[in-house]
Amino acid sequence: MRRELVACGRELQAARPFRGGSFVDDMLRLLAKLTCRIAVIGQVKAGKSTFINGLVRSPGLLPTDVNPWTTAVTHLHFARADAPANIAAEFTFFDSNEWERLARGGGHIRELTERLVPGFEPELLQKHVDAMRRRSEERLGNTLRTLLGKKHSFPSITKEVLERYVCSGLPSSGTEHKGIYSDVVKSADLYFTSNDFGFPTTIIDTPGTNDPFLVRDEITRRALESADIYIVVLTARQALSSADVALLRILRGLHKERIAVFINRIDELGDFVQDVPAIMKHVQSGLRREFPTSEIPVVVGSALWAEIAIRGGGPDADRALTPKLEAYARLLDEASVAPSSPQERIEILFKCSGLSPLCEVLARLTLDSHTGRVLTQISRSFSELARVGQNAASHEVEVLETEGKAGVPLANQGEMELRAVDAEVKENERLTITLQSLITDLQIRTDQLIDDQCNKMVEILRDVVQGFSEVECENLRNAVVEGHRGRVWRSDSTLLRQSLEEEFIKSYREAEQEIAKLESHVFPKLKQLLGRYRPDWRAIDNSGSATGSDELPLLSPLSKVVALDLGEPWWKHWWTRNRNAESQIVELDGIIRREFYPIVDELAESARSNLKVRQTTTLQEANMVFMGLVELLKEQSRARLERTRALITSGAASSSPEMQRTRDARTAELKNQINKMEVLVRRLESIEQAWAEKIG
Ligand SMILES: Nc1nc2c(ncn2[C@@H]2O[C@H](COP(=O)(O)OP(=O)(O)O)[C@@H](O)[C@H]2O)c(=O)[nH]1
Ligand SMILES: [Mg+2]
Repeated sequence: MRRELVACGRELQAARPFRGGSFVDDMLRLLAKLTCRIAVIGQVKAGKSTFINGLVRSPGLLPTDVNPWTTAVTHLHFARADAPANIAAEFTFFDSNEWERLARGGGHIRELTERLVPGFEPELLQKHVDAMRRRSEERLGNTLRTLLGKKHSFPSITKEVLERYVCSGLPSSGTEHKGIYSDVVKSADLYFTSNDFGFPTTIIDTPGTNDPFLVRDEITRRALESADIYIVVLTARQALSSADVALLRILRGLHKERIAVFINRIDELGDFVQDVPAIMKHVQSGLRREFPTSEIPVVVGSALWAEIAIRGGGPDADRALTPKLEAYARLLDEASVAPSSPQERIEILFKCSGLSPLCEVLARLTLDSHTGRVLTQISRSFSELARVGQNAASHEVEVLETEGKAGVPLANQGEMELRAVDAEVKENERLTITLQSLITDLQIRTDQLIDDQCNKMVEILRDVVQGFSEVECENLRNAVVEGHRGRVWRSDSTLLRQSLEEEFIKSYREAEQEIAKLESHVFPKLKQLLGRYRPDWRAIDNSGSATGSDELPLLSPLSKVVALDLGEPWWKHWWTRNRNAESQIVELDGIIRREFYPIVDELAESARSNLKVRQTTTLQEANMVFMGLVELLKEQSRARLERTRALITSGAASSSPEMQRTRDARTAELKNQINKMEVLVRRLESIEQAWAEKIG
């Protein structure tokens, strides 16, 4: 679909009326940059890396030997237009502060974790980080200092390189190279020029959750915020354990709704035909319980089978292809027959691996994600442009035909025509000015609206902070009255963060709606105006008002660690420093405001920038549609003027054979253009139709 869109865009670009139209260029650039980010998450050893190797058809690419110390998050980039030149693999090392930050934790995700993940122990995490740091110091000695905060890059991806940076390597085995840097690598970026995904895609491989080594857990959870789509890999034999449920709850806490579940390792089950449907049912009902409002697709399979099938069979395939597997294949597809050729055996294995249905699920989720919405928008804009082009050309053909018929040789016909063209040009100018002022006016008004809404947002959120502070000061007062000597009372900002998030999302959605309302007043006016000049153009449907519920702004400001989060030692210090109860209360209030007002401001800023992007897109589109029309009108007047001038200088009548030949040539050209646009419109319609069918 994306390829077809790009092709249509190129055709539009080449079509005469739009030459130099920067809008199509912009859209094509946007199409090239658009990347879908898919994170593969789940417990350690669920088979995430193996699954990715199958998904990208490269068995053995990502190391799958399990090492409790590897923490790197690996990004596999496919056909990214913004990939760095001559780099196929790039490894980024932690910097020294990051160890510390990791242990202290990013507020929002950390807070969700503490709330939702049973048994999360921050102190233990700190110990692990320390152990990790010590180990790296021992292994790398003085080189460690030169590595931290740096990157290493390579022009090609080799097994050796990957092993050195992201692979296990036993801590004290003599092997010099394997896994030597793996402790200190924060992220690995692998760039591939090939692309089977149809558009730029980044697959994110995470170390996994529920690891005895907590740092991996923490890193995995930190990688969660940045993806469009999540594939949660479960192990069939322990599908949807409490750790899996905790992970899903975190996703929900982050407002991530595009999730697919892959139940892996079904090859380990005793009886596929019986067990698979039962596990499927168990997982589906668990998901319905956890996510009652959304339908999360579930696919079952085996990354192992996928890998064997992709490698092309061999003894592994023979081992896997048991009568039970054949029975399972028949369960999936009644038409399935006992395989006779090696090729058929591979096909059966691949079918049972579940990779194909998972790809379909992914495709559907992509359409429904941010990426999909941008694609739909571009597709709609392109069809509009094509229709505008078509209308404009048809109109000009009509004019040419009338000119031909009206051709009585009148001496002053040229002069009359000149006056008519002149009037038309003046009218076009007036139209341009009116349209321009309407669009400018819309811009000014949305600017104002965004300002107002964001200011209002700051006020609302500050009120939330203030309300929290009042409650906490009261709690402090009570703690003092009760005598806090035994235990140190401290303020917990969890509830505050929750209400801030809630209010923030509410007022952001409201702002979106207000802007949409404003646009829905202005756009019909623009259309009406054009309709007055050219009745046949009234049919044009502009998509100016972007559909609501776009992606939310980043919630990461909420993740900031504030003084209140600093834990026991900080609070002890605070208590001993402040002896007077009243001054303590004043100070607590001061701290809460000082720490949270900037967070409120940051949230409002992130809302503002999101709304601004939205506004720019809408205005650009309006400009394209409406000003584009005016440009076409002007173009037509110019052509008419030229013909009139030719008429006057040649002294010939408009019905003269010579003039008729010029008109015929132009008509042929226009008709060709009309046909081209017609084809384009149909191509774009079929994209949209295929789309609608997929989304269902
Ligand atoms: N039997 C079986 N083993 C698998 C499957 N997928 C992965 N494994 C194995 O499980 C181990 C851990 O896999 P890996 O992909 O590294 O798991 P990760 O920690 O989730 O990335 C490896 O030895 C894999 O070969 C599967 O579908 N079936
Ligand atoms: Mg892995």
